[in-house]
Order: sequence, then C-alpha cells, then structure tokens
Amino acid sequence: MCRPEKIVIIDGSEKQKKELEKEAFSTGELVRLNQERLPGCAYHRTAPNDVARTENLTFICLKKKQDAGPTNNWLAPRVAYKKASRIFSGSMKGRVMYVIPFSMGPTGSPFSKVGVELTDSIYVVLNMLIMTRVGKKVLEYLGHDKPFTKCLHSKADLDIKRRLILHFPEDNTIWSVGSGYGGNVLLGKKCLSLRIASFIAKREKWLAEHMLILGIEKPNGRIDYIAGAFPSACGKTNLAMLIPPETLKKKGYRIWTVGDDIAWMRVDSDGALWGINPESGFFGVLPGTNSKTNPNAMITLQKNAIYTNVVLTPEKTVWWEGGEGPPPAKGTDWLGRPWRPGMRDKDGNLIKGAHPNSRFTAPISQCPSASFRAEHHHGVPISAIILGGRRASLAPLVYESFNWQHGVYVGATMASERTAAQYGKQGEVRRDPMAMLPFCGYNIADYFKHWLNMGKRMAKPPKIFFVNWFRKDKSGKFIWPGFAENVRILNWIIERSKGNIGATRTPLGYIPRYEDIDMDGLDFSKEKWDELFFINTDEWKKELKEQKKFLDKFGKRLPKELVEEHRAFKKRLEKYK
Ligand code: GTP
Ligand code: SPV
Ligand code: MN
Repeated sequence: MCRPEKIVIIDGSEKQKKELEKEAFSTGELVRLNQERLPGCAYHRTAPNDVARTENLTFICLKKKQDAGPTNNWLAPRVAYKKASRIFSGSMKGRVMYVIPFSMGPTGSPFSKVGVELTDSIYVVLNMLIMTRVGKKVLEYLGHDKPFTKCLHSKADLDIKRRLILHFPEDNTIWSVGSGYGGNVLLGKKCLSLRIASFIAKREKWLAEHMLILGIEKPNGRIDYIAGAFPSACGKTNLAMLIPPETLKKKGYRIWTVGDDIAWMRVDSDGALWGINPESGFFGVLPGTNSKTNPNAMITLQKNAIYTNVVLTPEKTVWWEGGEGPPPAKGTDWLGRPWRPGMRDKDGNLIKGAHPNSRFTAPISQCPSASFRAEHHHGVPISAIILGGRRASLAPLVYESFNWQHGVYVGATMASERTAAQYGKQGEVRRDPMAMLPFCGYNIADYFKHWLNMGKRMAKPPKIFFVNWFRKDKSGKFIWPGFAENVRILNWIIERSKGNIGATRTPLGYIPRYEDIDMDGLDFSKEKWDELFFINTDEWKKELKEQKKFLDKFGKRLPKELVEEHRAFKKRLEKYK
C-alpha cells in the first residue's frame, strides 16, 4: 500500500543508529548539535501545524460506536481503514520504510507487550530507540507465533487535512498518517501503551494508566512507591524527578524515578498492586525546565537527547523559555525563522522562540534519580495513587479519598485547565477522568467499572489522593511553591497510607493538619495554608452540578457506585458549614 523504495529492519545497533543520524543530518531532517557541549544530541523541527497531539483527528475504531463511548471520536473500522488507505497509498514512494520491532516493558517480562512499527521517518526511529527497547532481542523473543501490535505510520505530506490517528483495538492495530509529532507517531507511547493497552488491560484485568511512578526514600532507607495521574503538562515529569529541598535532603529523603508518563499495574499474588513503566525514555516538556525547577532533567538531557521545536543558536546549542540562563542574542525559532529575544508580533505580543509544547527525548538511564528497579521485571509495589490537575481555585492542595470507590469517583470527575500539550483553547476547564480522557481505548464508563472491580481484587488497595499544585491567590500567583516542596506532601501521603497519622475530615475527604507537614526550611504561614485548603461550598455545589452533567453523558453505562458517590458527596456538602 505505501510502496516504499526500500525496507530496512531496525536492529537496535549503535552502528545502524549512527548511519541513520548521518542520513538525517544530510537531508536536514535533523540538525547535529554542538558535540562538545551536547554530545550525541540532535535537533528537530516539526511542521508548523504539527506541534501537539491532535485529539480531534484521533479515533477509536471499535465495531460498535457505543463501545468507544461519548468521549472518544469513533469511526467504523471498515470506513477508517478505507479512509486512511487512500492517504497511505503510495505515501512512501521514493522513501525508505523502517521496520521497528519494539518492546514496551523489559523484553521478555510477563508484563511487557511487543509492537512492530513501520514508518518512513528517521526522527521516529531515533525517538523509538530511546523511548522503547528496540531490535534483535525483541525479534528473537517474538519468534513466529507471539502476538504483537501492528503499527503503521507515514508522514505522507504532513497535511493536517489528511491526518488520522486510528486505533483498532479489536485488531490490535494502529494506523497513523499525516503527522510527524511525538504522541501522534511514536506509536509505542500513547497509542499502544495507553489506548490499545487499556483495552487489553480490561480483558486481562490490569491497569494501563497515564501515570508517573516514583519511589520516596525515608531517612531510615525504606522506599515506598506512588503512582500519579495528572493530565498532560501538569507536572508528572517534574514530580517524578524531584530533588527534595536542602533541609529534607539532609535528613535523608530522596526520590527515585521509575517513570514520568505511563504506568502498567497489576495485582500480584500478594494481593497488592505492582507497577512498571513500559517506556525506557522521557519525552518531556522543555519550557520552564531549568536547573532550579528540575535539575535531574537538566542533567538527563545533556547527552544523547533529541530536542524538538526549541530555539537553535548559532553555536548549535538550544534554548527555550524558562530554560537555563539568559536567551541567546540571536537564534532560529521553532518555525525556522530568525529570532531575537524581545521580538514582538504585529499585535505587540512577545514572540516565543520555543513552542510551548517543545520537548526533549532522552534515556531514563541518564537520569541521576533513575530507580534501580526500573529494569526489574516485577516492577514496584504501589502504596498510594495520586490524581491531580490544574485548578486555579476550588481544589485544595491535597485531600485523601474515603475509600477506593470514593477515589474512583474523584478520578472519574476530575478536571483540569487545558495546556499546550493538546490543540484547543488554553486554560479552559475540562473533565479529564484519571488524566485518561484522550487515552482510553474504549467506553470510559466501562473503564470506571473496571477500576471499581480492580479495587475488589486487591486485599489492600492503595489509598487514592487528589493534589492540586496550581491554586492561585487573588493576585493570580500560585499559593503553593510547588516543585521540590511537593515532597512534603508526598511524605504526608505515605504516612497516611500507612495509617501513621491523623487528619481532618471534610466533605471532600481527609486533609492534612498544618502541624503534620514537615515545614522545616520553608517559610509557609498557617494563614496561607488555610487559604490553600479553603472549601468554598457555593463553588463546590456548582462543581457538583458540572460533575453530574458529565456523568449523565454515560447514561445506563455509568456504574451505579458512582451515582451513589455523587449523592453521598452532595449530602456531605449540604451538611458542611
Ligand atoms: P506530559 O508529558 O504532557 O504528560 O506532561 P507532564 O505531566 O509530565 O508535565 P510536566 O512535568 O512536564 O509539567 C509541565 C508544566 O508544569 C511545566 O511548565 C512545569 O513548569 C509546571 N509544573 C510542574 N510542577 C509544578 C508545580 O509543582 N508547581 C507549579 N506551579 N508548576 C509546576
Ligand atoms: C502528553 O501529551 O501527555 C505527552 C506528550 O506525554 S505526547 O507523547 O506527545 O502525547
Ligand atoms: Mn503524557
């Protein structure tokens, strides 16, 4: 169908990788960066209309429309295949088709899933080499009879009108055409590890989630693991790589990074929830990343990294807004235009040099906080689950749900302000259940049911918490300093999970007492703390109505447990003064 001129199988070798880089440097697909300052690094610009996931062009193609549910775009498989075939037809003429055998999760682990991606993009190949385990070992494991996800990608002509990201869960197949950007084309990531995997996970009774996994080490050396779901560009990478503030670091607190975007979790023979990160690299947001906000990320991306859609300097280094040090005197912006700091467009707005969703790709193994268990076939035991989002008002810094069922309600109704990670109006509040709205490969009401059932399968399910680092004061400033300081809250979450400390009961759930948080080294007053936890009952009553409106979309398919939870929440709010 694609009619490539040549087919090359990716074997995962360093030699082949070097050849592909050379080829991409010669055509301009990639720019070789300053090898003294950024060894092994390359630079890439996507097409101007191709800078974030295009959710409106992403489809779940199950046979029955109801099975995709009201929050997914749907096309009948037959129609979808036909529509895309027309675009794929001859799309690789004169190009090379690369065949990438890859494993999500350590190759051969009972947890892992294999995919094979066909693509006409060297950028995709080089990213996949970082993000997944690629090559001969995977082919050997696959043998002749094991199942794998069939992934087809072509840039075609990068025309947004001829762009489709199609998922066929019933066929274990993904077709992506007309894009060259991250989540649209690195098919092991959102497409396989979330949309297809969530469908498989329901059948096989496990969880595929848009979650980070981190370990928090206490002064006594014990490490507990937390999984956390925040919508895109809401702080997973930053939290996963956190370095505790000096005072806590001295006491012996430490964070270990298992993953920053995706978690696969299953109930083990001990009745506990265990998780792995199926990826082997980070595809992280750059703007705002510097050695103050995320020093571990800054070290991780110094070598063997791919930079996408940032400023290229004359010395062949890179820069982005909120990055390290002052901007270069001049450079080339993410659109490939000459750029100087302070430049304004015709409406007087500052022109950004880097796209707000510009990203780096780098191996997890280069991260100083990489967990020594990242390659462990068994994963890590999950002690707590946190859910979060961006809410400028309303949601407190943290609260603990009353039990698993209530936690699932909190997850099902959570909302966040839209970020640059997806097309659409920025800042608008949208429901994003479990941060999975764009990633659930089937009817999300059935996914809620699956979560409820998973709780019943565990002898001792992890406690579920909600966090909001983004509450603002009247002048529009974040109240909580966030970033490294968040470890103080993680610590409370672990203490609560172990049943070691008390808390204050509110209609939302349990909230921490000021005196239970280790504030050593942080000047944060009780007044500000109370502002962070103020529950505006009028606003929450409005929120309750919005939640109901959202849940009503699912009609009969909505699990009755969530209707119960809604009623109970309403009652608690009415009684609260
Ligand atoms: P995806 O890769 O899109 O799934 O996103 P992510 O959840 O990994 O987001 P990331 O960690 O890259 O954070 C994105 C933005 O949130 C950056 O601009 C950060 O500066 C900002 N951010 C992260 N943590 C905090 C925090 O604790 N407080 C505040 N105010 N901002 C934060
Ligand atoms: C996200 O948008 O949640 C990402 C980036 O992690 S992408 O892989 O492009 O979807
Ligand atoms: Mn993500």
